[in-house]
Amino acid sequence: PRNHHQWQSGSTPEQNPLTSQTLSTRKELYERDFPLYKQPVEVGCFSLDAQRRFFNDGRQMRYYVEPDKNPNFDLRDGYEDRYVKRDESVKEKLDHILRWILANRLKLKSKASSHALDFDFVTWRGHLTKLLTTPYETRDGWLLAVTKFKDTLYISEVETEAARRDRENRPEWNHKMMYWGYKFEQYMCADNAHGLPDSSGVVNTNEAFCTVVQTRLTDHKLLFSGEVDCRDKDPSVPPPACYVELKTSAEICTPKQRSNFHRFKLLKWWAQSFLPGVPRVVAGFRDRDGTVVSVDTFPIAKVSQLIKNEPNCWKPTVCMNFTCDFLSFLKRIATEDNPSVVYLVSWEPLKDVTYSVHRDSCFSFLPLWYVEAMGS
Ligand code: 0WD
Ligand code: CA
Repeated sequence: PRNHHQWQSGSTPEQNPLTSQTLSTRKELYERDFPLYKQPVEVGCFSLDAQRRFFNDGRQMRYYVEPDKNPNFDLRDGYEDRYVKRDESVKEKLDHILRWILANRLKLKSKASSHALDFDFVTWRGHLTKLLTTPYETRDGWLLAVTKFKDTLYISEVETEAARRDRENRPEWNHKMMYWGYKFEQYMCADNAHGLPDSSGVVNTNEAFCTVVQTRLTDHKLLFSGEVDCRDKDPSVPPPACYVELKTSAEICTPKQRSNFHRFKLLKWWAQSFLPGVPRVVAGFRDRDGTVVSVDTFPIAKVSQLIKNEPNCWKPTVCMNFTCDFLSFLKRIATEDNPSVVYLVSWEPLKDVTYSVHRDSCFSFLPLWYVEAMGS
């Protein structure tokens, strides 16, 4: 059988992956054939404006502008005087996605003879990225709140204590480097297909354009949304194939730096863009003072070739098989269909995935306006 090796680790019933109340994240358990992952289809999009207000349209879409090979972008420019930062202490949970679902209910196929959604899972792309990379993560754990409502499992991240401490104690240099990524976007994007970037403007991280895609991972029907940086100007390329993910990274000067880039950074970049079917990442490589000295394109389909000569490297199949088994695990444990029940699923590096159940607690995240509109 395809997953015979899952049985190697244990002979006790507790370690049977089909009945266990925990889930192992050991990468050796997930080295099997690549699972079916259907080509993601965009079913809609939404925008968040400068005040973080939701709009059921693509008004915040930006257009990719091909840069110079050696551009000299100063990423530090504007940090002190032209930066409006989103308030990260405000937890939005799945609210924007739920708002989009309510606004688009009629065009989303419903299950026959019910008002339920025809999806097993609804979540953010970013949460799925964390799952894909879990078998290789050695530093940061995660906490996911899961609620079953009308036969759909909603997955919403809860900030861990460690992540909150890190956020609240982030040093000044770290704030600056986070700004650099957004400033790079401003140098690379125009507001319309015929325009040019305006690096004299304000960087406002409240603004976002998000795609909503549907796809299937083996027998798991997924609906998720992810923020997209920009699209190709050519209107004949349909989404999500037209989208471009922008990244900045430290300049690569030594073989050791190249190897680390392949083993750690490309894993995150691949996972994030592969999920929604975004075909390329455009990376700005910066020197130590925050000047972009070169720009390179990484086609997501070619990442596996780039990493294949790297010893001890990550494997796409392990990421996808772990995520698939994790979603099966959620279906098995989250059985009570109730909008105020949360299955709190947690993971720390070197440990197994575990969970606890909470009723009407501070972890409940489906808002009343959503539950009522969906008809409880
Ligand atoms: O409530 C939460 N725990 C989260 C909410 C966690 C993550 C995201 N969000 C929401 C926000 O509304 C945001 O607009 O998700 C949106 C982005 O979702 P995503 O695409 O699923 O997230 P991810 O793939 O992790 O990040 C994509 C981009 C990032 O770009 P880079 O190149 O750095 O990966 O979204 C931005 C960031 O620019 N971003 C965020 N923006 C606002 N709030 C957040 C965040 N928490 N995380 C990443
Ligand atoms: Ca980006």
